[in-house]
Amino acid sequence: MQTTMPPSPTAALERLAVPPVERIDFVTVRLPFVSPFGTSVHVWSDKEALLLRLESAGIVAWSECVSDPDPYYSPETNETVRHIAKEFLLPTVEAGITLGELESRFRRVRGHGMAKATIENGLLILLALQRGVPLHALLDRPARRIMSGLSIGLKETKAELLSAVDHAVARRYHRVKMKVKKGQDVDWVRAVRERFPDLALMVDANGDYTSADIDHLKQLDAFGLVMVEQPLSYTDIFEHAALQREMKTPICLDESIHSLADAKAAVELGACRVINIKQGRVGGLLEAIRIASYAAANGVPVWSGGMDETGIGRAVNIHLQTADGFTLPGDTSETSNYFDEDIVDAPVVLSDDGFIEIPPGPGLGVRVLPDRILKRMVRMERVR
Ligand code: OSB
Ligand code: MG
Repeated sequence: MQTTMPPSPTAALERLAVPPVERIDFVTVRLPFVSPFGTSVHVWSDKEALLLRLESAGIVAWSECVSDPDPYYSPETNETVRHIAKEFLLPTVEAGITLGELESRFRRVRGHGMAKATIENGLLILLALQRGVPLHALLDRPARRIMSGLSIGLKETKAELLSAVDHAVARRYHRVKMKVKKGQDVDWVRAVRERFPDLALMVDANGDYTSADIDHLKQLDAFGLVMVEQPLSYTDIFEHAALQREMKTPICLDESIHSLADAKAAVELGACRVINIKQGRVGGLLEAIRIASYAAANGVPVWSGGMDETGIGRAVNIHLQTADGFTLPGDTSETSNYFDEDIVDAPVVLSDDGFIEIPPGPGLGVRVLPDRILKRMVRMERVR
């Protein structure tokens, strides 16, 4: 399929000047999850988040990296991010150059999108704070309420799964995603579907299947799922195209998409009909906006994924969803789904009709709580 490339939606953002940054620190925090989060690859029982703290003329901006301490979702880890950021990316951050110039300096470093995103997002948050405007306004987008979605991890029993879905329905989430893996899929989806015939339901396999499983995966077509996320390998685009030709249910790609170029390849090959955009996975807010705009111009809806972030990363995802193209509910759920006690105020809560308000105020609109950071901190390192 031939697709069209819309005029650059980030041209004005690329002309913004990098502000002077006097002090740069990495702070690692560890927050226990309210319950372990299981995927086909790994079970996480806490969130170890790498935070970047930027200070400029008394203004402090916090940015959260989406990586984990392990390489089970992505090849990047908190350690590789610190290494690449310290040695290769942060030294190129120079006051007065444009964000566009910074992006081209970053392009010399192959991959490491999560490290790049942490820095680029931090600078955008700092710029928004300096101007006294919310991040979405810096991105030139009006405030709007954001749709919600819950991602339910793999459970030990169907009863546990059903009770998690009960909770999601009671809270009025706009759609529910359940993790699946080989051997824990069709029967589990059927159980949920029988109880909730009209629920906007989807599955995420985190790459657990191969093209030998096409006939098996086709059974999922019986359940009216809104999409099936990343059924095949985390690196694959080509075989997803063959699967999409065989399946009625739209395929959504997550792990396979790291750039606008990947998105274009996937859409032109017919490898997916939906894209999960995680700003951290694609190298930051600017590339996320480019992908969303390209997808919208070609009839491919996108949504914001999540990485079980603390309130800092979740706020970034909320602001991002004001951009064009984010027409589907994302993996943006209430703080209480992840943590008893977050490191920011105010927690994310759903309105009676399942929407999420953009936190008001400059920057992210959330207040990073110093005492909570100290309580959860496992490491701190001054870089500049
Ligand atoms: O595949 O989308 C995924 C969490 C960690 C790693 C990968 C994924 C997820 C989620 C949870 O599905 C999304 C969230 O609630 O933040
Ligand atoms: Mg996913």
